[in-house]
Amino acid sequence: MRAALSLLGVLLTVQLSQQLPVQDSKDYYVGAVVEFAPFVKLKDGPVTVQTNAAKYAEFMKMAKEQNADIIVFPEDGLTSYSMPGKSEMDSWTTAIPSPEDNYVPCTQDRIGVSQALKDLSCAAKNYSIYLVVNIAEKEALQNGTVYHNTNVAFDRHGKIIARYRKVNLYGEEQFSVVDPPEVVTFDTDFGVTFGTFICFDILFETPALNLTRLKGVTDIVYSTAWFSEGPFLTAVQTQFGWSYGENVNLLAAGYNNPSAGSAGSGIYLGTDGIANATMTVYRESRLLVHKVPKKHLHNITTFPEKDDLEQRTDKCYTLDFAGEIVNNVYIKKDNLVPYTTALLNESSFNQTLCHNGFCCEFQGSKVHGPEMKTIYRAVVFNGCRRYGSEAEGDIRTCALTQCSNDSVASCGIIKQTDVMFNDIKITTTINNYSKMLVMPNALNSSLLPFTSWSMYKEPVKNGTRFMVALNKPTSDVSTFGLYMRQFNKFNGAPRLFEPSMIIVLSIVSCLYLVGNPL
Ligand SMILES: *[C@@H]1O[C@H](CO)[C@@H](O)[C@H](O)[C@H]1NC(C)=O
Ligand SMILES: *[C@@H]1O[C@H](CO)[C@@H](O)[C@H](O)[C@H]1NC(C)=O
Ligand SMILES: *[C@@H]1O[C@H](CO)[C@@H](O)[C@H](O)[C@H]1NC(C)=O
Ligand SMILES: *[C@@H]1O[C@H](CO)[C@@H](O)[C@H](O)[C@H]1NC(C)=O
Ligand SMILES: *[C@@H]1O[C@H](CO)[C@@H](O)[C@H](O)[C@H]1NC(C)=O
Ligand SMILES: *[C@@H]1O[C@H](CO)[C@@H](O)[C@H](O)[C@H]1NC(C)=O
Ligand SMILES: *[C@@H]1O[C@H](CO)[C@@H](O)[C@H](O)[C@H]1NC(C)=O
Ligand SMILES: *[C@@H]1O[C@H](CO)[C@@H](O)[C@H](O)[C@H]1NC(C)=O
Ligand SMILES: *[C@@H]1O[C@H](CO)[C@@H](O)[C@H](O)[C@H]1NC(C)=O
Ligand SMILES: CC(=O)N[C@H]1CO[C@H](CO)[C@@H](O)[C@@H]1O
Repeated sequence: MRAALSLLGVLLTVQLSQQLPVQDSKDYYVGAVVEFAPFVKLKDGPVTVQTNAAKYAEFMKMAKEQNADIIVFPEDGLTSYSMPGKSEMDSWTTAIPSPEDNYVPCTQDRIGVSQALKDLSCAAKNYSIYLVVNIAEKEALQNGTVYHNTNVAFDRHGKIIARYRKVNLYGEEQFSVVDPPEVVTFDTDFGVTFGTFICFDILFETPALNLTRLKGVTDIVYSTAWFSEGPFLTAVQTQFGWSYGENVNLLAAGYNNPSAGSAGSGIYLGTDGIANATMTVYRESRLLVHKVPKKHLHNITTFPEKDDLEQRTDKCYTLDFAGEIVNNVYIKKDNLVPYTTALLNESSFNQTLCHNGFCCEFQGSKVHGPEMKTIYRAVVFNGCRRYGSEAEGDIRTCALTQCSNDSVASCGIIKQTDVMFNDIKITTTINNYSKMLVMPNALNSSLLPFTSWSMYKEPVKNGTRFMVALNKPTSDVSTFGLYMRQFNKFNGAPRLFEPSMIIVLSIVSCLYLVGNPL
């Protein structure tokens, strides 16, 4: 604990389920998110989308009864992720007029606007609630039609006030991106400006960090159909880590289909902790409603100039292991074999590990229960990984993780343990924080982030120093550390598509699963 005292940085503390220090609506609004298990009628877009839209209206009614100001539904919640290929997408999609058109689908006719979009607009109007849905959009261009994976926001009158087309698609062959990418916000009558993005976008710079760092947005509405990956990227773990790392409120609505790996929604308050989160292990829809304290406008930062970019020299690693079922949820498994690691087999540990010039210090102590079975390793990585067959990204990781035996290949599992950590401190320094997303990363065997820790951040001579540390002895630690994405690297040459990658089971998120049985 002595080292902690020497870090006179910003102290960020997690509070879970504590009474929020807010009294009236000048200080908070009421947010609602729906974890949603969609209905699907294969080959019938209109019935699928309208049936789900009718279910959305029921949740809107319940949310309104709890005074919600805004409600958010997940990615693919209307269509399900069992959409057809591009050539058959027409009946699954809708035209979405631009917010500049001041268009109210409920009351105004427009060519190409689907019945579902009208119904949703009418429901927003009827319940006088801000509504954010994700819907498959068709855009008529001069030379044909393209489809987008789109979030739409309606105001309390049912008017379209925002339209955001997903930038970081994840193997969704029927959808196109727009160039340049969009960075979308909308204002509300309760004085909060929201940014919005979708699923895999959470791991990228554009548009997520444009919103939080360049625009100073304090509240994000997020739709997702995540496929959890252990030990660092299960759904609620990632959502909370991002909300905390950027210190913004995050209303995250997740698609529910646990056996395929999709579950996890929540209302997160940045460094003030988790208002409520769910990682339902059964296939079911669920509504979360909570007061959200308004955050003060963030300072706007600037990103460094382009010449800070570095060429990527290393090869991106792939995920080579089959997933596992944890609490009924299918969890993909990261590949920690390329990491620098050390077995934490003694009762106390104090060591520094480095990978590609990136170093982290691990200090702590633990007590084993009678079973003495759980094995932990400290792991450090600085380099590139693949996300499924489509995407790659640079990461830096310092963490402590569980293993099932002495081999590194067995690490990254998530299971209950009888080990109690008295303390853990993990520290690192990075330069170019402006080109990094730094997320605290905590997970227990309920697939939820435990919250008995603090994160410290302070500027130092050559960069920014980060530390995560337990506040009190904690049992049931599956993962604890820092997970970072780095955005200043580029590939020298265009990446060659490797057909063999298609079959690799390394999907982290947001993948459109063709014909996935629901
Ligand atoms: C409108 O809201 C009322 C309750 O406020 C509800 O009874 C009714 O079913 C809603 N109508 C529609 C079309 O959603
Ligand atoms: C139309 O042209 C644009 C720009 O060249 C292209 O991006 C788009 O894919 C084309 N649309 C179709 C449907 O081919
Ligand atoms: C988002 O931020 C990046 C990094 O500074 C910048 O290159 C890009 O132009 C921004 N995008 C938009 C749409 O503002
Ligand atoms: C979280 O949401 C669930 C489901 O609506 C509810 O039962 C529970 O009381 C909520 N917890 C908190 C802390 O608000
Ligand atoms: C924001 O900037 C102001 C002026 O530069 C500074 O005093 C303040 O501490 C900053 N706030 C945060 C949260 O960084
Ligand atoms: C821990 O592992 C190291 C290296 O494998 C070994 O030398 C040491 O004896 C082990 N300690 C215990 C307590 O098992
Ligand atoms: C370690 O565990 C992995 C699976 O978790 C297994 O494949 C491997 O055979 C085990 N190795 C040893 C030495 O027991
Ligand atoms: C920053 O400086 C410290 C002390 O000189 C050194 O240990 C550390 O490796 C440096 N970190 C970076 C990222 O350069
Ligand atoms: C995991 O952490 C959550 C707090 O986010 C807590 O409610 C839950 O009981 C913990 N689960 C276990 C098995 O410790
Ligand atoms: C803002 C910042 O720290 N920028 C640094 C990023 O890294 C390059 C080279 O690694 C430095 O030259 C910059 O000063």
